[in-house]
Amino acid sequence: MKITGIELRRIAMPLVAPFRTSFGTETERDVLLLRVVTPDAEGWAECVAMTDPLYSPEYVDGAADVLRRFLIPALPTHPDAHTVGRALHPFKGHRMAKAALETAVLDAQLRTTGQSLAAFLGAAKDRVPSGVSVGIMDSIPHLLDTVEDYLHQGYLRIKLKIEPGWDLAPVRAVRERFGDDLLLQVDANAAYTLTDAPHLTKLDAFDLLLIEQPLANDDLVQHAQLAKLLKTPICLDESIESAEHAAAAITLGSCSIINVKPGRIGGYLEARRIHDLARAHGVALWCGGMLETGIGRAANLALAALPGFTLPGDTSASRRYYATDITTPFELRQGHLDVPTGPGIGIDPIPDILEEVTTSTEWITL
Ligand code: OSB
Ligand code: MG
Repeated sequence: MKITGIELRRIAMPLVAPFRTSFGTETERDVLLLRVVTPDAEGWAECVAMTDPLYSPEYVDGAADVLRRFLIPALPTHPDAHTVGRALHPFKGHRMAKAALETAVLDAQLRTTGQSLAAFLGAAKDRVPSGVSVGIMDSIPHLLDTVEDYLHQGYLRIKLKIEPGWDLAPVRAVRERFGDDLLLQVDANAAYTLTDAPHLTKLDAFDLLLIEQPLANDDLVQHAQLAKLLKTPICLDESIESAEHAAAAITLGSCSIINVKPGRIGGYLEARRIHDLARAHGVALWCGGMLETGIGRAANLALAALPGFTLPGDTSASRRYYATDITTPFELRQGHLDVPTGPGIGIDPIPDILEEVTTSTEWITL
């Protein structure tokens, strides 16, 4: 496949409500989109890097820089999704930037052949159950109102963001108000240390599905020690940046569940490797999110339809994030989102809306 050029486009997407985690508060998503142009098709991808390097070392200006200076110039003359990964391998890290480039090439390739990303990856279902990630709030009543509203909309699982000072009380309040049948889990975004273990064991009383990333990103050994002390299963997010990390975490007993975010691990091909590895080891998976627009969401839904994704993901409806998405919005139907069936990621940006939210574009001729 010959690529004639690649567009880097920045868009500003205001969130419907501020989203607070243990690492910061997001009010607007500054998104980098890639458009790969070939004689036969265009491929789209969304880079999940955030404005500041707080979730991981990557950030959106850095992703754009490494793409234009190193990754795009290293592309083979006639790339396909598999050769892209090999060409980018010498460059250390920058997995979110690499994922975006590989995904845009893969999308162009699949649109050329007419195959959907879901079919290419090996999807086993046509809709996926939706959970929702609920940020840290200013008060428990505000949290309970927010959770109630999401449950009325049909979300099948609730994830509460936690941090020291906002953990036992919100979890207890949500459990008491909505009952024992509610599928409930928490995400600490690396806010604790192993010395907090006695405190974290108090979460065991609330029958949570999992606790996500309680300790620091590179604390695989300490997560394994914590896992021995907690009844609540440990799920890793930030710690898993590749299939090798997943293998290490499984071997060490650092987690029994993995939150797979294709951006964090370098793309959908690596996500499929983790899928196959985890499945062979009986480690459960679910698809996480990075507050994506419809472009990133479409591709994540294809992945979430693989058979090893046995828990509801953070793949929520478009309106949970944005009043106006750049694609046809994804809507919740009986707590599920449909997996796109069209060629490639199966959805396109709506040109007028895309123009309205664009803050800059850059064209790189190949
Ligand atoms: O840790 O899963 C996370 C959003 C941005 C960065 C990190 C995380 C999240 C979420 C929201 O929890 C997931 C989503 O709904 O897209
Ligand atoms: Mg997380």
